Amino acid sequence: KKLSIIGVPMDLGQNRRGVDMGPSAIRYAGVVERLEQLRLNIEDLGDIEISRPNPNNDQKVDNLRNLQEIAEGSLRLAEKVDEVVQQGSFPLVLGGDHSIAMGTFAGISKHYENLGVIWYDAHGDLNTGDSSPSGNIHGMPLAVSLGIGHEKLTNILGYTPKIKPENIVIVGARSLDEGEKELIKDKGIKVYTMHEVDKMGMPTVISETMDYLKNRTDGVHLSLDLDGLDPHEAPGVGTPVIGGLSYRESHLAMEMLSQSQMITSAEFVEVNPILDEKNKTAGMAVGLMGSLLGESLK
Ligand code: DIR
Ligand code: MN
Ligand code: MN
Ligand code: MN
Repeated sequence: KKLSIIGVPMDLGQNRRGVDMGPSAIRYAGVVERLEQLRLNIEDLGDIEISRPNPNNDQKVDNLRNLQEIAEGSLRLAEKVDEVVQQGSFPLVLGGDHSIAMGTFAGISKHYENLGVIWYDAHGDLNTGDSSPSGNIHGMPLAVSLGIGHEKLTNILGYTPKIKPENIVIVGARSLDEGEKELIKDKGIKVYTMHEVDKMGMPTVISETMDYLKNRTDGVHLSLDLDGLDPHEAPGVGTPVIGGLSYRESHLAMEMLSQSQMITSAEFVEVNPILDEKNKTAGMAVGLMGSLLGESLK
């Protein structure tokens, strides 16, 4: 099986510098070497080019910070991902902030009738320019993929929407803005907040998620924001929220998803080595990728 790694040094979707070094940090933590153990045919396609905003411009359009640069970078990512999927290779995208999910979705979803997504995150990323408290586009990619948001973002690769609300499962949520809660209700999006994870346990959450997605989707993308994990364990993220998922339950979730053979693409985002401790968050990302892609002790 072939797997293609694509780095996206994007930090324009939020306020903390350093997340653009995420792909380097994850490579430094040994992602290629780790996955090569799994008898996968790995190619590292390097990084997508991300332009810097003009410092003399006020870049906020409709409460969307760095809209133009993010739209351009997303298109370049989408074209690369599209190519990879066309070749029958598994795209593994390394962020970069979560705004890159818009480009990843655009490249993948055209190859599926009913792409599913598991959104593993402390946040819903369901804001629009109107509902966003921050104007940060990394808080918007899931809404954009539903076709809700600025046309420059919803229309990447010339089609919209990328995903249907009933094909989404959010896992690990514990910080949702008012507009996001409304959208979740309106669209009937399936969400396992930390409350459900704590009550039911991760095995049940993942089994239910797989059952839910199995019959309605023809591919499932895993979009894993490292801030879904608890910041005591994974401190290298820009918007930490206490009370998160442990490495152990995340590891188990990845193993269960691996065994299901349902996952057809993945991205790991928001690793910020400047905020990290000895690159441990990138190390965790690599551990989770290993499990997702088939590591096992038996
Ligand atoms: C917040 C934070 N909901 C926002 N979002 C983050 O700015 O829209 N997403 N950090 O991962
Ligand atoms: Mn996110
Ligand atoms: Mn998040
Ligand atoms: Mn593992």
